[in-house]
Amino acid sequence: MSTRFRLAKGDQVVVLTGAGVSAESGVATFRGTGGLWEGHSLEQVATPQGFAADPQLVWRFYSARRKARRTVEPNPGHRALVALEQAVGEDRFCLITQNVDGLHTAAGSRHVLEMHGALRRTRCSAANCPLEPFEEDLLHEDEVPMCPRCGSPLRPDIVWFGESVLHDAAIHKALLKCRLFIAAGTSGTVYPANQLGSRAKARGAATILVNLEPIDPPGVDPDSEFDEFHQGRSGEILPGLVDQLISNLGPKES
Ligand code: BV8
Repeated sequence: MSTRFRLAKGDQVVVLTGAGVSAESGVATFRGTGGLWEGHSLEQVATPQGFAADPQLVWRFYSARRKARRTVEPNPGHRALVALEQAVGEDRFCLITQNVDGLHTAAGSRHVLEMHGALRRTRCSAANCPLEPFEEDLLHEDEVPMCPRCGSPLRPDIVWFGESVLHDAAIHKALLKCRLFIAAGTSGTVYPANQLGSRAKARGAATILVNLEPIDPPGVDPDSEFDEFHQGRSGEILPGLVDQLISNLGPKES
């Protein structure tokens, strides 16, 4: 499927990715069969209450994901978004991701907002502890790590349900002058990520969805937030879509 949209020099582009983009690298999604939530209730492993009730279970869940992350690499979908950022220019491109696996940065994307946190970062669970979040890829399968500053349990630096997402202000700024909004590999289940498309559209942006399954098929719902729906695997669709979008951009400004 080709896109009707053509980028022009100076256009601001915002991309939102979800687990379906990482699925192309072999990372389990959340809600599909064999998904991450299978066998775990969301409340048990992705809420502050779940962590308070059983921090070791939560550390086992995230340790398994840290271990799995070591065996995967970025895929053509990640690399297509790097090419799009390079063609548009870092100052006019913003990649907002719900994914915590760091694969966009590993692929070479520069302007990445990890709104749900980072798998390979740990922080103290105490609200007023001075310990800064720190990069860490250790597994904590048998013991809950404790904060060296205040003695509270350490936790993955992940945004759980009921917690505020990260980079709120930067996300708002990116959407202000957005001309093209692309959502890829997301079920549109989770708030506030699932509001970004309609917020971009309300500011006049063209909106494109790239996903294995329709989440809001255009043409069915007159208020559909997506002008175009490119159905299929993100690793197969994104490279061709990016090539089309930037085909008339010409050489990057020096
Ligand atoms: C907040 C943790 C305010 C990290 C995550 C009732 C109604 C509506 C909303 C709510 C409600 N009750 C509560 C809420 C708010 C809640 C929420 O949205 N709940 C949902 C479950 C209804 N949201 C929050 O709590 C957020 N915070 O609202 O703050 C606040 C503040 C203070 C006090 C009170 C309130 C926080 C949300 C962040 C939660 N953390 N992750 C981790 O463990 O990873 S969310 C989790 O879901 C992941 O981050 C994941 O990315 C995200 C979204 O899922 P998707 O990425 O879309 O993945 P999914 O598996 O669902 O879908 C994959 C899609 O890809 C599918 O459509 C599939 O078809 C497609 N696909 C698969 N393979 C491919 C593919 N596409 C292309 N190619 C492929 N190969």
